[in-house]
Amino acid sequence: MPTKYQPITLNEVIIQEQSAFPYAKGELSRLLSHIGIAAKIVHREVNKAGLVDILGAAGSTNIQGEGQQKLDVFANEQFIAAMKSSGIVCGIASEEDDEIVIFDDELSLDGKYVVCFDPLDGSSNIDVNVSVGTIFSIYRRITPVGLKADISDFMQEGTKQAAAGYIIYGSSTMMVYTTGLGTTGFTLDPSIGEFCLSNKFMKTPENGKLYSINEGNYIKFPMGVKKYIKYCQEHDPDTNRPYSSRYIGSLVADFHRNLLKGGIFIYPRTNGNPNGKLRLLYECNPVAFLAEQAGGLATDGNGTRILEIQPTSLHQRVPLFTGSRKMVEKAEEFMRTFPDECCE
Ligand code: P6P
Repeated sequence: MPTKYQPITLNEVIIQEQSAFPYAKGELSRLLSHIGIAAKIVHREVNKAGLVDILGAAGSTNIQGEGQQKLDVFANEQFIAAMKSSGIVCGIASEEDDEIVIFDDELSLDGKYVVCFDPLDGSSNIDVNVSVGTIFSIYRRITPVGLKADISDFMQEGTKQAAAGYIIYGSSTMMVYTTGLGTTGFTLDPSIGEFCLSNKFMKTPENGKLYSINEGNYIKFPMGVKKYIKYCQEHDPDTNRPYSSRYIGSLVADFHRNLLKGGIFIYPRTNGNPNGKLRLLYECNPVAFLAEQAGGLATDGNGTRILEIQPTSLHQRVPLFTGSRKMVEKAEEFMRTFPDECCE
Protein backbone atom coordinates (compact mmCIF):
# COMPACT_ATOMS: atom_id res chain seq x y z
CA MET A 1 0.00 0.00 0.00
CA PRO A 2 1.79 3.25 -1.03
CA THR A 3 2.33 5.60 1.93
CA LYS A 4 -0.08 8.55 1.90
CA TYR A 5 1.62 11.78 0.78
CA GLN A 6 1.34 14.08 3.79
CA PRO A 7 3.11 17.31 2.79
CA ILE A 8 4.24 19.68 5.52
CA THR A 9 3.81 23.16 4.11
CA LEU A 10 5.98 26.27 4.45
CA ASN A 11 3.35 27.98 6.58
CA GLU A 12 3.12 25.03 8.98
CA VAL A 13 6.90 25.04 9.51
CA ILE A 14 7.03 28.84 9.84
CA ILE A 15 4.38 28.75 12.54
CA GLN A 16 6.10 25.86 14.32
CA GLU A 17 9.36 27.84 14.29
CA GLN A 18 7.59 30.93 15.58
CA SER A 19 6.90 29.14 18.87
CA ALA A 20 10.68 29.16 19.39
CA PHE A 21 10.50 32.98 19.56
CA PRO A 22 8.39 33.66 22.70
CA TYR A 23 7.89 37.34 21.93
CA ALA A 24 7.16 36.80 18.25
CA LYS A 25 3.78 38.16 17.28
CA GLY A 26 3.76 36.34 13.99
CA GLU A 27 4.93 39.26 11.81
CA LEU A 28 8.09 37.49 10.64
CA SER A 29 6.07 34.35 9.99
CA ARG A 30 3.56 36.28 7.92
CA LEU A 31 6.38 38.08 6.08
CA LEU A 32 7.97 34.77 5.09
CA SER A 33 4.57 33.58 3.88
CA HIS A 34 4.17 36.73 1.76
CA ILE A 35 7.59 36.05 0.23
CA GLY A 36 6.41 32.52 -0.54
CA ILE A 37 3.35 33.86 -2.35
CA ALA A 38 5.41 36.28 -4.47
CA ALA A 39 7.78 33.41 -5.23
CA LYS A 40 4.93 31.30 -6.57
CA ILE A 41 3.88 34.13 -8.89
CA VAL A 42 7.44 34.59 -10.17
CA HIS A 43 7.78 30.80 -10.53
CA ARG A 44 4.74 30.79 -12.81
CA GLU A 45 6.24 33.46 -15.10
CA VAL A 46 9.77 32.04 -15.07
CA ASN A 47 8.43 28.63 -16.01
CA LYS A 48 6.49 29.93 -18.98
CA ALA A 49 8.92 32.68 -19.97
CA GLY A 50 9.54 30.94 -23.27
CA LEU A 51 5.85 30.99 -24.09
CA VAL A 52 4.89 34.59 -23.48
CA ASP A 53 6.38 37.90 -24.44
CA ILE A 54 8.28 38.32 -21.21
CA LEU A 55 11.69 37.19 -22.40
CA GLY A 56 14.51 39.49 -23.24
CA ALA A 57 15.61 42.86 -22.02
CA ALA A 58 13.14 45.41 -20.71
CA GLY A 59 15.22 48.11 -22.33
CA SER A 60 16.19 49.67 -19.00
CA THR A 61 19.36 49.24 -16.96
CA ASN A 62 19.86 48.98 -13.17
CA ILE A 63 22.40 50.76 -10.94
CA GLN A 64 24.88 48.03 -11.76
CA GLY A 65 24.64 49.18 -15.39
CA GLU A 66 23.28 45.72 -16.22
CA GLY A 67 20.57 45.39 -18.84
CA GLN A 68 17.31 44.56 -17.08
CA GLN A 69 15.57 41.47 -18.38
CA LYS A 70 11.77 41.78 -18.44
CA LEU A 71 11.52 39.01 -15.83
CA ASP A 72 13.89 41.03 -13.62
CA VAL A 73 11.46 43.92 -13.72
CA PHE A 74 8.45 41.63 -13.22
CA ALA A 75 10.05 39.84 -10.25
CA ASN A 76 11.09 43.14 -8.69
CA GLU A 77 7.53 44.47 -8.96
CA GLN A 78 6.06 41.28 -7.49
CA PHE A 79 8.32 41.24 -4.43
CA ILE A 80 7.91 44.97 -3.80
CA ALA A 81 4.12 44.60 -4.03
CA ALA A 82 4.19 41.59 -1.67
CA MET A 83 6.33 43.46 0.87
CA LYS A 84 4.19 46.60 0.67
CA SER A 85 0.86 44.75 1.02
CA SER A 86 2.15 42.81 4.04
CA GLY A 87 1.92 45.79 6.39
CA ILE A 88 4.97 44.26 8.09
CA VAL A 89 7.67 45.92 5.97
CA CYS A 90 8.47 49.63 6.13
CA GLY A 91 11.01 49.67 3.30
CA ILE A 92 13.04 47.61 0.87
CA ALA A 93 16.39 47.66 -0.91
CA SER A 94 16.55 45.91 -4.27
CA GLU A 95 19.36 45.22 -6.73
CA GLU A 96 17.05 46.71 -9.34
CA ASP A 97 16.51 50.05 -7.56
CA ASP A 98 19.21 52.67 -7.13
CA GLU A 99 17.88 53.87 -3.75
CA ILE A 100 15.88 52.31 -0.91
CA VAL A 101 12.11 52.20 -1.49
CA ILE A 102 10.32 53.54 1.61
CA PHE A 103 6.69 52.50 2.21
CA ASP A 104 5.06 55.57 3.78
CA ASP A 105 1.43 54.42 3.86
CA GLU A 106 -0.03 54.28 7.37
CA LEU A 107 0.00 50.48 7.54
CA SER A 108 3.63 50.15 6.44
CA LEU A 109 4.95 52.92 8.73
CA ASP A 110 4.17 50.53 11.60
CA GLY A 111 6.08 47.74 9.84
CA LYS A 112 8.87 46.34 12.00
CA TYR A 113 11.04 44.92 9.20
CA VAL A 114 13.05 45.96 6.17
CA VAL A 115 13.96 43.57 3.36
CA CYS A 116 16.94 43.56 0.99
CA PHE A 117 16.56 41.42 -2.10
CA ASP A 118 17.89 40.48 -5.49
CA PRO A 119 14.62 39.76 -7.25
CA LEU A 120 16.05 37.60 -10.01
CA ASP A 121 19.69 36.75 -9.55
CA GLY A 122 21.47 35.28 -12.55
CA SER A 123 18.86 36.74 -14.87
CA SER A 124 21.26 36.80 -17.83
CA ASN A 125 20.72 33.02 -17.81
CA ILE A 126 16.96 33.28 -18.28
CA ASP A 127 17.03 33.10 -22.07
CA VAL A 128 19.13 29.93 -22.03
CA ASN A 129 16.95 28.10 -19.51
CA VAL A 130 19.51 28.02 -16.72
CA SER A 131 18.30 28.14 -13.11
CA VAL A 132 17.87 31.62 -11.68
CA GLY A 133 16.87 32.73 -8.21
CA THR A 134 15.51 35.32 -5.80
CA ILE A 135 17.65 36.13 -2.74
CA PHE A 136 16.24 37.91 0.34
CA SER A 137 17.56 39.24 3.63
CA ILE A 138 15.28 40.47 6.43
CA TYR A 139 16.23 42.88 9.25
CA ARG A 140 14.30 44.37 12.14
CA ARG A 141 14.20 48.12 11.61
CA ILE A 142 16.27 50.29 13.96
CA THR A 143 14.31 53.51 13.29
CA PRO A 144 11.23 54.00 15.53
CA VAL A 145 8.05 52.21 14.45
CA GLY A 146 5.55 54.69 13.00
CA LEU A 147 8.22 56.84 11.33
CA LYS A 148 9.62 56.45 7.83
CA ALA A 149 12.43 53.96 7.40
CA ASP A 150 15.79 55.36 6.40
CA ILE A 151 19.15 54.10 5.13
CA SER A 152 20.29 53.28 8.69
CA ASP A 153 17.77 50.42 8.75
CA PHE A 154 19.69 48.81 5.89
CA MET A 155 23.26 49.49 7.01
CA GLN A 156 23.24 46.64 9.54
CA GLU A 157 25.80 43.84 9.83
CA GLY A 158 24.71 40.46 8.48
CA THR A 159 24.73 39.06 12.01
CA LYS A 160 21.61 41.19 12.65
CA GLN A 161 19.52 39.43 9.98
CA ALA A 162 16.21 38.16 11.35
CA ALA A 163 15.90 35.77 8.41
CA ALA A 164 17.40 35.15 4.98
CA GLY A 165 16.86 32.81 2.09
CA TYR A 166 16.52 32.22 -1.61
CA ILE A 167 14.10 30.76 -4.09
CA ILE A 168 15.72 28.77 -6.90
CA TYR A 169 13.67 28.47 -10.09
CA GLY A 170 15.20 25.34 -11.54
CA SER A 171 14.14 21.82 -12.52
CA SER A 172 11.96 22.30 -9.48
CA THR A 173 11.32 25.51 -7.58
CA MET A 174 12.68 25.47 -4.04
CA MET A 175 12.67 27.94 -1.18
CA VAL A 176 15.58 27.67 1.26
CA TYR A 177 15.57 29.94 4.31
CA THR A 178 16.83 30.37 7.85
CA THR A 179 15.65 32.34 10.87
CA GLY A 180 18.74 31.28 12.80
CA LEU A 181 17.30 27.88 13.71
CA GLY A 182 19.09 26.01 10.90
CA THR A 183 18.76 26.05 7.11
CA THR A 184 15.57 24.46 5.79
CA GLY A 185 14.45 23.67 2.23
CA PHE A 186 10.97 23.49 0.70
CA THR A 187 10.03 22.28 -2.75
CA LEU A 188 7.07 23.75 -4.60
CA ASP A 189 4.41 21.16 -5.37
CA PRO A 190 2.60 22.79 -8.32
CA SER A 191 -0.27 20.31 -7.99
CA ILE A 192 -1.29 21.89 -4.69
CA GLY A 193 0.49 25.26 -5.10
CA GLU A 194 2.37 24.86 -1.83
CA PHE A 195 6.03 24.90 -0.82
CA CYS A 196 6.42 21.57 0.99
CA LEU A 197 9.17 20.65 3.45
CA SER A 198 11.81 18.65 1.59
CA ASN A 199 15.17 19.36 3.30
CA LYS A 200 14.95 19.67 7.07
CA PHE A 201 18.01 21.14 8.85
CA MET A 202 20.27 21.16 5.79
CA LYS A 203 23.90 20.49 6.63
CA THR A 204 26.56 21.09 3.99
CA PRO A 205 29.35 18.45 3.98
CA GLU A 206 32.39 19.83 5.84
CA ASN A 207 34.48 18.92 2.80
CA GLY A 208 33.62 18.62 -0.87
CA LYS A 209 34.95 17.94 -4.34
CA LEU A 210 33.51 20.88 -6.26
CA TYR A 211 35.06 24.30 -6.73
CA SER A 212 33.05 27.08 -8.38
CA ILE A 213 34.80 30.12 -9.80
CA ASN A 214 34.82 31.95 -13.13
CA GLU A 215 38.24 30.84 -14.36
CA GLY A 216 37.87 33.22 -17.30
CA ASN A 217 39.13 35.85 -14.84
CA TYR A 218 42.13 33.70 -13.83
CA ILE A 219 44.86 36.16 -14.83
CA LYS A 220 43.20 38.87 -12.72
CA PHE A 221 42.89 36.74 -9.57
CA PRO A 222 44.99 37.24 -6.43
CA MET A 223 47.95 34.85 -6.27
CA GLY A 224 46.33 32.93 -3.38
CA VAL A 225 43.28 32.16 -5.53
CA LYS A 226 45.46 31.06 -8.46
CA LYS A 227 47.41 28.73 -6.17
CA TYR A 228 44.19 27.35 -4.65
CA ILE A 229 42.76 26.59 -8.11
CA LYS A 230 45.95 24.72 -9.01
CA TYR A 231 45.69 22.83 -5.69
CA CYS A 232 42.14 21.76 -6.61
CA GLN A 233 43.27 20.71 -10.07
CA GLU A 234 46.21 18.68 -8.82
CA HIS A 235 44.81 16.43 -6.11
CA ASP A 236 42.06 15.51 -3.73
CA PRO A 237 43.32 14.37 -0.30
CA ASP A 238 40.84 11.50 -0.08
CA THR A 239 40.99 10.00 -3.53
CA ASN A 240 44.04 11.73 -5.01
CA ARG A 241 41.78 12.71 -7.91
CA PRO A 242 41.45 16.34 -8.94
CA TYR A 243 38.40 18.25 -7.76
CA SER A 244 35.68 19.04 -10.27
CA SER A 245 35.02 22.55 -11.50
CA ARG A 246 31.33 23.47 -11.56
CA TYR A 247 30.32 27.06 -12.40
CA ILE A 248 27.03 28.05 -13.96
CA GLY A 249 27.20 31.82 -13.48
CA SER A 250 24.06 31.95 -11.34
CA LEU A 251 24.93 32.43 -7.66
CA VAL A 252 21.80 30.75 -6.34
CA ALA A 253 22.29 27.70 -8.58
CA ASP A 254 26.02 27.38 -7.79
CA PHE A 255 25.48 27.95 -4.07
CA HIS A 256 22.52 25.57 -3.85
CA ARG A 257 24.42 22.72 -5.55
CA ASN A 258 27.43 23.17 -3.27
CA LEU A 259 25.20 23.44 -0.19
CA LEU A 260 23.74 20.02 -0.97
CA LYS A 261 26.84 18.24 -2.33
CA GLY A 262 29.68 20.08 -0.62
CA GLY A 263 31.95 22.52 -2.41
CA ILE A 264 33.31 26.05 -2.43
CA PHE A 265 32.08 29.08 -4.35
CA ILE A 266 34.55 31.90 -4.85
CA TYR A 267 34.01 35.33 -6.35
CA PRO A 268 37.26 37.06 -5.36
CA ARG A 269 38.57 40.56 -5.84
CA THR A 270 40.32 41.04 -9.17
CA ASN A 271 42.50 43.75 -10.73
CA GLY A 272 39.42 45.34 -12.25
CA ASN A 273 37.09 44.81 -9.27
CA PRO A 274 39.02 45.24 -6.00
CA ASN A 275 35.85 44.34 -4.07
CA GLY A 276 34.73 41.53 -6.34
CA LYS A 277 31.33 41.59 -8.05
CA LEU A 278 28.74 40.30 -5.60
CA ARG A 279 26.70 42.69 -3.45
CA LEU A 280 26.94 42.47 0.34
CA LEU A 281 23.36 43.32 1.32
CA TYR A 282 21.30 41.11 -0.95
CA GLU A 283 23.69 38.42 -2.19
CA CYS A 284 26.60 37.77 0.20
CA ASN A 285 24.92 38.34 3.59
CA PRO A 286 21.88 36.10 2.99
CA VAL A 287 24.03 33.39 1.43
CA ALA A 288 26.49 33.66 4.32
CA PHE A 289 23.70 33.30 6.93
CA LEU A 290 22.42 30.17 5.16
CA ALA A 291 25.93 28.72 4.77
CA GLU A 292 26.79 29.19 8.45
CA GLN A 293 23.44 27.81 9.58
CA ALA A 294 24.20 24.72 7.48
CA GLY A 295 27.63 24.29 9.09
CA GLY A 296 29.61 26.00 6.34
CA LEU A 297 31.62 29.23 6.21
CA ALA A 298 31.45 32.53 4.36
CA THR A 299 34.38 34.98 4.37
CA ASP A 300 35.95 37.64 2.18
CA GLY A 301 38.97 35.39 1.61
CA ASN A 302 41.09 37.37 4.03
CA GLY A 303 39.72 35.99 7.29
CA THR A 304 36.79 38.40 7.67
CA ARG A 305 33.43 36.74 8.29
CA ILE A 306 30.97 38.13 5.71
CA LEU A 307 28.31 38.52 8.42
CA GLU A 308 30.59 40.83 10.42
CA ILE A 309 31.28 43.33 7.63
CA GLN A 310 29.75 46.71 8.50
CA PRO A 311 27.92 47.90 5.36
CA THR A 312 28.84 51.38 4.12
CA SER A 313 26.69 51.65 1.00
CA LEU A 314 23.55 50.04 -0.40
CA HIS A 315 25.09 48.27 -3.41
CA GLN A 316 28.49 47.67 -1.88
CA ARG A 317 30.43 44.72 -3.27
CA VAL A 318 32.60 42.29 -1.28
CA PRO A 319 34.71 39.26 -2.25
CA LEU A 320 32.96 35.98 -1.36
CA PHE A 321 34.43 32.62 -0.39
CA THR A 322 31.66 30.34 0.83
CA GLY A 323 30.74 26.68 1.21
CA SER A 324 32.17 23.63 2.94
CA ARG A 325 34.08 24.62 6.06
CA LYS A 326 37.31 22.76 5.27
CA MET A 327 37.41 24.05 1.68
CA VAL A 328 36.97 27.68 2.73
CA GLU A 329 39.63 27.20 5.42
CA LYS A 330 42.02 25.73 2.81
CA ALA A 331 41.38 28.58 0.37
CA GLU A 332 41.98 31.10 3.18
CA GLU A 333 45.25 29.28 3.96
CA PHE A 334 46.41 29.84 0.36
CA MET A 335 45.36 33.51 0.55
CA ARG A 336 47.49 33.93 3.69
CA THR A 337 50.42 31.96 2.28
CA PHE A 338 50.45 33.88 -1.02
CA PRO A 339 49.53 37.44 -0.16
CA ASP A 340 50.01 39.73 -3.12
CA GLU A 341 49.60 43.32 -4.17
CA CYS A 342 48.15 42.24 -7.53
CA CYS A 343 44.87 44.06 -6.95
CA GLU A 344 45.92 47.06 -4.89
P1 P6P B 1 30.40 36.31 -13.77
C1 P6P B 1 24.77 36.99 -11.91
O1 P6P B 1 24.90 38.14 -12.73
C2 P6P B 1 25.71 37.17 -10.73
O2 P6P B 1 25.38 38.32 -10.02
C3 P6P B 1 25.65 35.94 -9.84
O3 P6P B 1 24.43 35.30 -9.88
C4 P6P B 1 26.75 35.07 -10.41
O4 P6P B 1 27.34 34.23 -9.44
C5 P6P B 1 27.77 36.09 -10.93
O5 P6P B 1 27.04 37.28 -11.21
C6 P6P B 1 28.43 35.61 -12.20
O6 P6P B 1 29.38 36.59 -12.56
O7 P6P B 1 31.34 37.49 -13.75
O8 P6P B 1 31.12 35.02 -13.45
O9 P6P B 1 29.55 36.19 -15.01
